[in-house]
Amino acid sequence: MAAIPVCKKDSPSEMIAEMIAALERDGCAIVHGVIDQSERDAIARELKPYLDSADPGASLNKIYEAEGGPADFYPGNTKRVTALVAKSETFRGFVTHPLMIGACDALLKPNSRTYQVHATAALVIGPGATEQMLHREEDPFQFFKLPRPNMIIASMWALSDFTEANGGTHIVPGSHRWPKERTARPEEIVAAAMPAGSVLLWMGGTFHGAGANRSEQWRSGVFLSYSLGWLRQEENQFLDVPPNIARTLPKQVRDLIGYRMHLGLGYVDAPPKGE
Ligand SMILES: O=C(O)CCC(=O)C(=O)O
Repeated sequence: MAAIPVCKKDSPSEMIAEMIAALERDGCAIVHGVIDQSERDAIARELKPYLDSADPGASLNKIYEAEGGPADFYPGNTKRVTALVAKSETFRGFVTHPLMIGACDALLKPNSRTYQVHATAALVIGPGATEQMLHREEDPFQFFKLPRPNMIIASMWALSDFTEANGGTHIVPGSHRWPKERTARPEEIVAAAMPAGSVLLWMGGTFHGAGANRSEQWRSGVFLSYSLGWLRQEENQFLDVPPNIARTLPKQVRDLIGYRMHLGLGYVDAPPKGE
């Protein structure tokens, strides 16, 4: 039966090694206990004004389609807030978290001198939301024929409990190695069930999508992905985190959102100077 591996090793280095092995083998992994209650409270407080004003209705799909995304991508009662590096100080700590740096160093670094934040979003799914279509983070790069080098690592940080009933992210373990035409059978799709504070990671080639929310509660998570330094970022960090904000950020965060060059790509006349 298909399952998402849960990493259980106690020491941080052994646990990161276990997670990397699971990502390579199964294209997905869950790690429990990554963010504590105070960090979850802090990010919820920082994002509250944006989530309070986000429209969970059809307008989200219109915005997404206008951005070049597929039609009806968010199937009802879903709030999406992006530009999280600019909007949440707590989220900046997620960007440089040793778990993510460990995964990116092992799985992206062999294919690029640098890696970068690819996209960020709070994704909050309400009662009645239906199942999202399965998709792959690598879909925009489909002109690059299979097999490809690892290009993207994605993650979902659980701010509330994730369950099969409340819209826990659907994952198809092993699908990162499938040929282009292979689709998922129902029994191959697994809902990520994990307590608040956990992180689900998956590879750019892994099929996934939000589950349907058949519960009475909202499911709350933040999405964070990384890509090779020579790819176009999914979220335009230079517009979402403009130079006046970027220069106030720690250098590691500023570098990771793309304010640095990859072998001469991305030069500018006047780079933002910061700490
Ligand atoms: O909300 C989720 O669990 C996954 C969402 C997702 O994959 C997306 O919006 O692209």
